[in-house]
Amino acid sequence: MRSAVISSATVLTGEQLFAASKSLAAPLLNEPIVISTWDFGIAANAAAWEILNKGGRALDAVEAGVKIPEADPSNQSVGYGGLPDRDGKVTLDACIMDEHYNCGSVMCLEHIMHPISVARLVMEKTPHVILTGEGALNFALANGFKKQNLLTKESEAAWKKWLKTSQYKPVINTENQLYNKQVTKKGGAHNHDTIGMLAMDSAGNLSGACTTSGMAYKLRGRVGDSPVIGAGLYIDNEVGGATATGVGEEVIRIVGSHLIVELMRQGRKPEEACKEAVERIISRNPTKAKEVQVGFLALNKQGEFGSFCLQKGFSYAVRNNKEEKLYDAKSIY
Ligand code: SD4
Repeated sequence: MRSAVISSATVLTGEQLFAASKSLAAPLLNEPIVISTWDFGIAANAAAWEILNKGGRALDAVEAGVKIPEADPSNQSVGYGGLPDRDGKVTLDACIMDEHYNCGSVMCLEHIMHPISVARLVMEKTPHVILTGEGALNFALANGFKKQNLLTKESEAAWKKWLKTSQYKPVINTENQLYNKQVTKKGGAHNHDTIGMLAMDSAGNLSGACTTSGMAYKLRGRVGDSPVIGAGLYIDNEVGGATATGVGEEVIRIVGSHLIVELMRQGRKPEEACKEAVERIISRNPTKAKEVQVGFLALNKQGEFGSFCLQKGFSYAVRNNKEEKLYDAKSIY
């Protein structure tokens, strides 16, 4: 009997066995999923899902997904309609990373509606990873992007009001407050924000994108974590991906997204890894950690996802074959 099992296994070795094991693993490994930060992640995920659901590539899905909030003037924390810097200029940060460790980034880019697509072009058409400011703008224009005014009347009015006090003080969870204020006419004060998105496609490949107008009323030239590979976003196709939102300076200090991916490589589940990164921020500066928001989001190669943040109020959106849902992240405070 034993030898019969062995001999039938022997017959199945090689390509057949590989094919059989692949098809057995397929339903688990290759279930597409997309997750993204904040309430506006729901609409962004829907655009990404259209691609994933048809068997498309995760890279195409995350680019299409984050273009939704980039072009949405009701979102005052990303792209068009984003709140400006203290000089009244809308400056955008974005990065993208695929399953082959290719990555591209633009920092402090002005006048372009879709910085994520410029970041993708940097990745695909240049020998570089990062382009900044005027160079990034010239590169975009040379590649057919149109120069546009991104400062909406609403964001200009908010900036003029802010000028009266000119006090730079990031507001916790303003991303949802600003968005919901536009959408539901409720909500609160100004500040920052970002969409970070992670996806796995039906081939089991991971990609991610992160795009933002950064912290409102920042110093001219300031760049946050969002376009910094390893800080605002990191993808390792063997392990998983992570992305961040909140006060970028705190994320950069611990290279948050890369840290989370490495913790997952060591066996942590996505939520555990995100929690450990949040705790790292607290251990570095417990006083400051009480006053700012940072939220992390992670997805592993098995399609498991998780999140953790400093302050209550960070939400994230999930879309897969089973659900289209907004979750509240667990928090320390
Ligand atoms: C930044 N991390 O520029 C971005 C802002 C953000 O939620 O994510 N806000 O620092």
